[in-house]
Amino acid sequence: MNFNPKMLQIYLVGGTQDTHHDSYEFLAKVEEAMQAGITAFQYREKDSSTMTADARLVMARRLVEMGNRYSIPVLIDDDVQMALRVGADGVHVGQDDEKIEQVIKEAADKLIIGYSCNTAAEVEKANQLSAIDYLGCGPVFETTSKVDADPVLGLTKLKKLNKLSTHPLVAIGGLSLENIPEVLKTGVAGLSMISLVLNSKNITETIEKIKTLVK
Ligand code: 3NM
Repeated sequence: MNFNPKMLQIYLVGGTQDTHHDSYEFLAKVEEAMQAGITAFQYREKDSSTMTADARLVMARRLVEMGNRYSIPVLIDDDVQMALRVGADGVHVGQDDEKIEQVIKEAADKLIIGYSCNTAAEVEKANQLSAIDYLGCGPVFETTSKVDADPVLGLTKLKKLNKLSTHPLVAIGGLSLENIPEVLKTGVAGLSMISLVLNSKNITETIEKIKTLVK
């Protein structure tokens, strides 16, 4: 699937660590979210996960197959080789992950490339790299979903980074139904979240509410 900034509008991120290491619950929740209308999904299985490399590969294949059924792009966090192997639509890399130049070499023209940035210097560097499709910026607010999260950005810094960036930007970290309207006012292209959706008692209803805010 070719990149389109609209894909960033409701961008769900998650791995089995976000559903108490229960693979069935994880797949069921992602499927409900896809049915309800998320616009992209990123498979992010963290080191805290108990899954073997083979199990991650099987999970990634299932998610790509699910994404194909719902015509929703599936990206893989921090693993270009896995993304290429399972036929994913893209890869997302952080500042500490594989070096961005190396990722571009391996993935340009094959995968959508997302890159985490949370300082002006990082955004300026990303502006020089035209193979990057979008930037992920956060955490905008406090989050409990990422153990090694950078300091909280807040809305003022987010707005500045968005203005500075030549790439479309997706906001991540601590997003809630209450703060999404303020986040959208910064002009970002999209919203990315884990717990707002995966911890929701009613995923379909939550996504319906996000959709009305994004419109
Ligand atoms: N990346 P929640 S914050 C995966 O700042 C991730 O780059 C972040 O989870 C960053 O929506 C984060 O539950 C966790 O706050 C987002």
